[in-house]
Amino acid sequence: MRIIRFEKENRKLQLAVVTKENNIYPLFYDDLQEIIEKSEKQGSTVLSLIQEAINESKSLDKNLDELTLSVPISSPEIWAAGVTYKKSRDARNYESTDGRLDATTFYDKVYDAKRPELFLKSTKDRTVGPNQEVYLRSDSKWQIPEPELGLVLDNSGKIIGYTVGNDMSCRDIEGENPLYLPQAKIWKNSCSIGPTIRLAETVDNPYDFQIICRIYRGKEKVFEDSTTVNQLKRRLEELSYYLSKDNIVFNGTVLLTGTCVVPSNDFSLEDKDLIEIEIPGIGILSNPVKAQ
Ligand code: DO4
Ligand code: MG
Repeated sequence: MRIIRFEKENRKLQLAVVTKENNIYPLFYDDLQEIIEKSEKQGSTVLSLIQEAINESKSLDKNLDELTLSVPISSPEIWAAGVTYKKSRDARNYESTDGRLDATTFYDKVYDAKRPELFLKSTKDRTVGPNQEVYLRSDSKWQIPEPELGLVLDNSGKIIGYTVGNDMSCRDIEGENPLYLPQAKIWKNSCSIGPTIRLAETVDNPYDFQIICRIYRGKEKVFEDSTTVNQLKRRLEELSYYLSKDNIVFNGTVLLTGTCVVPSNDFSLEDKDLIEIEIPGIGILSNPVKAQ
């Protein structure tokens, strides 16, 4: 079961659930956070509340591709984990040593350490949803999408759902100095999530999720690669545990879990490219790229 938000004729957003059979039921809740809060108060599960709400709803006479989908959740904060896959560790070593392929740096240390790397990636106003533009930074010449599995958390750090995320990154700024990380990661429209949130209670094994990334330039596909979450060095709960420790976590916080798909070292995104990130079972997050 997947949660979406779509634009109604009056341009207001409608929360809805997409069933396994692809039937779409509008829900009377405003957003997923409201359902999470109610489930906490009542001691019931999010899935049971949604099932109850479906019984009071009527399915739409439309397919998912006929709807204008919006970002599925307005997360107050989006956090991200880094260097959680070998491929990311090697890419970070490369960019921080002027392109040495065999370099060892502090990134090896964080890959092996007990404590994961976690950083604040985005806020609600900097985050876009399906089909909206992601922006390039005007002072970077080496920019890539980072296709990542996103965890949707409640305020105790429990995983409520899974979404697709794009942690847009500037490899030159990140490689120049690790203290520049916030600038390499955070700017206007530098984060995208969606198109749906798959409820965790309906997923057997999240480590089986496949992540596929395709980049188009005009009609040409200039990049495609894929991975599976079972390549992740850490457990997903380990990441949410460290994020929640002695912290405030808002209901609906998204935690991106790191990238394992990295375009070749000579690749940089360009104005008008189209990025597609697909996680089968969740959906395809598609975003055009725009230079600022
Ligand atoms: O250490 C920098 C961030 C790395 C990152 O975003 C990732 O591994 O996905
Ligand atoms: Mg990342």
